[in-house]
Formats: sequence, C-alpha cells, structure tokens
Amino acid sequence: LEQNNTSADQSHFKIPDIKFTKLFINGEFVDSIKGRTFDTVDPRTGEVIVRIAEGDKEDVDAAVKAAREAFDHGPWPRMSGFQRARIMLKFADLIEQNIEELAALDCIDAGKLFLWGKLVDIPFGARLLQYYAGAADKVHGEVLKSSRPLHAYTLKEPIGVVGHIIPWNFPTSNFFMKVAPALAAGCTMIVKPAEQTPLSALFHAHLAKQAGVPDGVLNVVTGFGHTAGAAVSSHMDIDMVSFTGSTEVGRLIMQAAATSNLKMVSLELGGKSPLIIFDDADVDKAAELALNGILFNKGEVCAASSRVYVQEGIYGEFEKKLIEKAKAWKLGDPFDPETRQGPQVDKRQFEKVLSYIDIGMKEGATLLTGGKRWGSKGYYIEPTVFVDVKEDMRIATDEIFGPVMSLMKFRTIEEAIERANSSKYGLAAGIVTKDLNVANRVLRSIRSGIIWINCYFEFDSDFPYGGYKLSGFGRDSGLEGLQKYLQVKTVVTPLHDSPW
Ligand code: TXE
Repeated sequence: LEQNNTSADQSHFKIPDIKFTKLFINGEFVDSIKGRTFDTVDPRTGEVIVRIAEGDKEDVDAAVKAAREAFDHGPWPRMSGFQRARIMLKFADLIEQNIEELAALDCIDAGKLFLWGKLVDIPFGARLLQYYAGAADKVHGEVLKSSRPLHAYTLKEPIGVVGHIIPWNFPTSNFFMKVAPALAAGCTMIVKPAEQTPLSALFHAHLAKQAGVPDGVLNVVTGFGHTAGAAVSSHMDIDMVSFTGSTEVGRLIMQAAATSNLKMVSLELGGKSPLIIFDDADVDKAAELALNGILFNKGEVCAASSRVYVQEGIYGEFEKKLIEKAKAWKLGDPFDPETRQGPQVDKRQFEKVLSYIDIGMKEGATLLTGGKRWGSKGYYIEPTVFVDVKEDMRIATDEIFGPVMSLMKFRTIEEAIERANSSKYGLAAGIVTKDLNVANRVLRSIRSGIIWINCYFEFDSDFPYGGYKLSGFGRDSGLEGLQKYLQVKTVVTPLHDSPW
C-alpha cells in the first residue's frame, strides 16, 4: 500500500497498489486474446489509474466455455447447498478482511465515499454472501397434490450459466446482489463489470478463488458494453442474463436474448423516483431526507428521489431549509471523512448532468441553488435544486443520474398520487407523513418496486429490489433474488402399478 497524494487528510486512508488488471477466466488472470487494454480513470482528477485488459467476444467465448464445463461437469452444481455455503462464508470472511482495500478501490474508480464503502458498501457485499449462504441448503421444491393417482413434485435446479452485466454506481453491492444468489443456486457465471469500475470486481474474483470457489464457476471479463457486454447477451450458451443499467441498454439486452437462444432475462433499470412530503412532516428532517435522497452517492442511484413533491402548507419553509442545507453540503475528496459528496463517475456522466441543468434552464425551470461545476479539477457538480418544474419538462421525466432535484408543490393526496405515478419509471418512492391512513393509501396506489415511509434508501439483504414499468422486471436481493437463478422441474410417477 502506498500513501495517496491528494489534499485530503492523509491519516485516514491509503491508496492500494492495483494488483489485478487482467481478465479472470477459469481461475486464472489472463490477458485478453487480442492483447488490448483500456484506461480506468480516477474521477477525482480525471487521471488514468491503470490500464485494464479489454475483453471482447472471443474472451467471452473462453469464459463461457469454462463456465459451461464447470456447470456440466464440475463440482459446484453437484455439491450440497451446505458445501457451497461453507465456501461462500469463507469468501465473505475474505471480503471482510480486505474491506479497506476494496473500499479504496471503489473510491478511486467510482468517486464513492471511502467511509461509506468501508462501513456500508463492502460489508454489505460480505453480508449478501452470508445471507445467500444461509439459503443455499434450503432450496427445495414442493410435493404437488394431484387429483389423479400420481405422485408429483417439483425440483429446483440451478438455471445454468449466467451472464451478469453490472453498472458502475455500486460496483461491489451490484456484484454481490447478482453473484451471491447465483452461487448459492449452484450456477456458474460470467460477470461483465462496467468499463468505468473494473478494479473491485477483479479483486473479488481473486478472493473467490482463495475461498475455494472452483475454477470456471466465477469468471470476470472486463471490457466495453457494445463488445463484451453484447457478446454476453447474445451468447448461445448462456442460459440467463441478469442486467443492471440503463433502460436503453436493457432493451438491447432483451432483443439480443430474444434473437439468440431465448435466454432468461432479468432487468434492473433506471428510475425517476418521487418523494412525497405531507404537511404534517417535520420540515427540518424532511428536508434532510430529501436532500440525502438525491445527493447520496452524488445522485448516481437508480432509486434517487429526483422528484420531490411537498404539500403547500409547508412548501415555503421547506424550500428555505433545503437551500440552507444544500449550501452547507460538503463536497470534496471522497477519502476525506468529512466529505458528503464526491465526483461524478466519469467525464461522460459529468457532461450529461451539466447538459440536463442547461436543459432545465432552457425549459423555463428556476434554479433554486447550485447548477455549476464545483472546483476546477475532477468531475464534481454542486447540489442542484430546480423549482417551477412542470411534469412534462425533461428534467422531470428523464433520469439525470446526478445531484439534481426537481422540487414541486402539491395540494391534495389525489394530486400527489397522480403526479407521482405519471413517470414512465417505477422503481422506488418515498412518503413522509405521521398519518398512517395517508401513508397506507399512497403506498398502495403507487406503482413502484419499493416504498419507503418516513425514511429513504433503507435497505437490507433480504429486501427484494427491482422495478415496475420501464424500471424493468425481476428482483435482486432477498429470496426473490435467489428464485430467479433456479429452474423448476416437475417430476411425475404413478402411485399404483403402471398401466403398461
Ligand atoms: O449505462 P449502461 P451507462 C443509467 C443512468 C446513466 C445512464 C447511462 O441514467 O446516466 O444509464 O449510463 C453495459 N450490451 N444507469 O451508459 O450503458 C455496460 O458496459 C450489453 C442506471 O453507464 O446501461 C455496463 O456494464 N451490455 C443504472 C452496463 O451495461 C452493455 C446504473 C451498464 O451500462 C451494452 C447505471 C450492450 N449493448 C446507469 N451497452 C441503474 N439502474 O442503477 C452497455 N452495456
């Protein structure tokens, strides 16, 4: 480990040497077949951290071959769930022993807060392995009650070779939300991490091997979406693709699955989540909740509360509190423990967010606060709040994926429900009220995969997570997240002598 050279307090962190930069196929780190590499960049500075092996179709083929062999002939799917669980628990222990290094990798690769990574994100990766290890020996079918003299039951079998295509905003949580249940189910797999954040995925692969995950079970092919990613979604020998990312790419993945081998598809896509704050809310707490809902992880969260609806009775006071808090929000180096907001993940996302701020102003919305780049180095953007926003403006309909909130006023509960539901997305929603009847009515009327009442972003390993509408289908996490990696086989045998 070597000391980093940024301006933040040096005593709190160290930047690790980058140990793994190659593809992980069949238990070995290997160069890509074409020998190509690509840059992974530190969003705090815009500087290159290291070059990473660039996998393409032929590398995906090699990884699928290894995963197929491990599935068809290897020990993993044939082990008892309990044996798999023991290896997964060891894997979790190794993650816990390397928390600081992993948190530092996600910090330099994605601009994520180091302290958050250390306390929450990386431990959650280990927690997911532990949670699904606990489920691995409890996978079973059921006895069916036939109306005929037949003994029939179902078997739950691993679905086969899985392709996981994951994004950059939560490199570790996303990795384990997909990998942990698939391992528990007895699947073998290829992970295609986002090109922006390959570092921790390769480290996880190394720890998997150390824990005793057999060769070929977990392969990591780093590379770009239109090449390596597309090769996964169109592969004839992959049985399922599990994707988290943009709605646009989700559509491409479904098309590729449909025109190749009709592999199963699970999609966790974008969002434009409403947070509805009623008049009876504690204004100070509600403003803090709303701000955290959009600024946490610099707004690069699919469930971010990017549309905030505040009831008219407290709207004026809420607006004042929000400005006050947004101005005091501390941006800076994500290694600094005082920092609450680091840089956007890369130049492209940084420019996308700034262009949406521009669009908002051209559409006639008013900037309440923020709206500009922060600092002169790296990809930082000020906490930004728009008011005078109309439901059909692009800043209110599109996923911006940055620290940009649309703040709106409403009068009645009916109006709040209708406006909250007007989005093409349906991933998450929040309600702030002390009135249980109001909360119950709203939560049942809103079409989204998760609803937070008097909290936001609260999450745990057993909570299913996924969307309605253009936010996709299928659930990660929880037992639902395990079921999707299982096939159902129905077995039938006569109760009496066979008729033939
Ligand atoms: O996403 P992509 P991008 C949203 C968010 C963001 C926008 C664009 O609004 O601003 O998407 O981000 C791989 N075939 N979300 O461009 O492209 C890619 O390599 C197969 C929301 O980074 O969807 C990466 O591994 N794979 C989201 C993954 O898909 C392809 C998180 C996600 O990248 C591919 C991220 C292709 N043709 C972005 N093209 C969430 N739901 O949390 C790309 N990929």
